[in-house]
Amino acid sequence: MKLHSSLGPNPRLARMFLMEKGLVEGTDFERVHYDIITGENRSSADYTAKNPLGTTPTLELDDGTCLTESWPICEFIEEHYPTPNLFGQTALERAEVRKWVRLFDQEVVVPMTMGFRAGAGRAMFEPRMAVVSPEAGAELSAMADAKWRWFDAALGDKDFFALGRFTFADLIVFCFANFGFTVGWKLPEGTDNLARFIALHNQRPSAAIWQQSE
Ligand SMILES: N[C@@H](CCC(=O)N[C@@H](CS)C(=O)NCC(=O)O)C(=O)O
Repeated sequence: MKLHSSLGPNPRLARMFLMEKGLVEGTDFERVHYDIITGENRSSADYTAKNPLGTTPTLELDDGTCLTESWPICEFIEEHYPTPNLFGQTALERAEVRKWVRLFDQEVVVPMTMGFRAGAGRAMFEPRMAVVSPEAGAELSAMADAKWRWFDAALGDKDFFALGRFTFADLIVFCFANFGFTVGWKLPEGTDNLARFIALHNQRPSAAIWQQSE
């Protein structure tokens, strides 16, 4: 299988997930890189045939089937490579993990990315998609930061958001914090629990991809 990938939190979420499953790049999957700064992901007809939105990641299976959207891609990988378990063993556990993922996706990922696209990322994103005004972007960034604080309080002194062990819920939080760091964002004041959480999970071998340039 091939992971069509680039800079950014979503492809890196999928890459880290594959690595957490023990799948090795170059052996178990091939990574195809796109330069999203120049917009190669959107100008390549070959790529938009695989993913009509032109976003990354896309997981291409050996029979040519293409899967898009990072969370469903990771759930697909989980079903095919169940060990180690990263989404929960039972229906109840999966509901718990997905609750955190859904909350984070809606309450942090959406305002954070929309705020970034309208602010620091404006020059890159304005020509390729609708972006809100700079003022609205600043409000969205502030809303996202307020929710980062909410997640900090919810984490408390724990090392994991769900199930008392590392899951996809931790991975998505970790990836979007690291994405923020790469674009000059800082953890909001009063999020020491998250700072500790990120330092802890930075020690995971899969986290090394955040130190790599692409
Ligand atoms: N909802 C999608 C978001 C995908 C997305 O926005 N990917 C970014 C990289 S993190 C991208 O392709 N950016 C470049 C572009 O939109 O042209 C997912 O979960 O995979």
